[in-house]
Amino acid sequence: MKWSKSYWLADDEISGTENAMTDLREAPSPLPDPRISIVLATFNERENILDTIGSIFEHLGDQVEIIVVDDDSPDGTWHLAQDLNHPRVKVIRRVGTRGLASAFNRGILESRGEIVGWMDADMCMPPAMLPGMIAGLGKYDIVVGSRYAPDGKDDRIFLRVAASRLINRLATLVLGYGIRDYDSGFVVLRRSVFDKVSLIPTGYGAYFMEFLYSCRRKGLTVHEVPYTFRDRQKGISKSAPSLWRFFATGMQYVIRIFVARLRRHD
Ligand SMILES: Nc1nc2c(ncn2[C@@H]2O[C@H](COP(=O)(O)OP(=O)(O)OP(=O)(O)O)[C@@H](O)[C@H]2O)c(=O)[nH]1
Ligand SMILES: [Mg+2]
Repeated sequence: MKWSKSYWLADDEISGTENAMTDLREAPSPLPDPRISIVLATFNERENILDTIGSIFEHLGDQVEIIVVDDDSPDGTWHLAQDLNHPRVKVIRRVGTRGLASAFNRGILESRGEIVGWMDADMCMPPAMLPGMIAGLGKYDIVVGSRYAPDGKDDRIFLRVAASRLINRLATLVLGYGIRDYDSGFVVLRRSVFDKVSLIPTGYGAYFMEFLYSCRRKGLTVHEVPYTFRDRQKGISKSAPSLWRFFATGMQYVIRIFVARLRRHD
């Protein structure tokens, strides 16, 4: 089948998409070496991907490259991003494999910026935070967007916030004090961090707790910047589409906390 823009955008399902695409197409040509790389992992995010990309460009201008790592989304997310044909948007479509941690890892491997960051592509994490977070890299090795630092906020339903806080409490006890949002997944760091620490690319969001733990064990500095996590407005959650999936994901986090503690990080 030959994919075409009209195939995916046959109806008005995606508000503002045409405008976003027009604006993005008019963006300036690429810098040979982007200063910043932002990696987005996507699976069925067609309602959010263009807004996310547009907002990142809006806040980081022409210093940034965006790497979209999509696991062959049935809704054609990868195709929407590819169809932008934007010189500073790289789309990696992985076929026959799934995984959040491995998707971010792949994007990091493909990135070129001196500063590397990653985040969800569902508009829950505001790209407007990125310039401030990047400014923090003047002082810290790693800057994390934090829902639970003072002045941060988690806008999701009570059950999800309570579960997330519980997991963070456990992570604090097992992995150490000083980080309030261990499973944030919204981060920027200096590329040199990867000289000391590798992301272990297994599992869903729990990889992030182990990554931070490993960074701190290597003496790297982690700073949290508070932000408001806005609950998903469009699309379907992959971590908690059902109560069963929600608990299964939660158990993965609990197990990973202990695995992280017991694993050798040298
Ligand atoms: N490449 C890839 N991306 C994924 C996969 N699962 C989820 N994602 C993306 O990872 C990000 C986080 O997934 P979400 O579904 O938002 O999970 P969540 O943040 O725990 O839950 P909600 O925000 O409540 O929906 C989103 O950008 C997803 O599209 C996957 O298997 N592969
Ligand atoms: Mg999300």
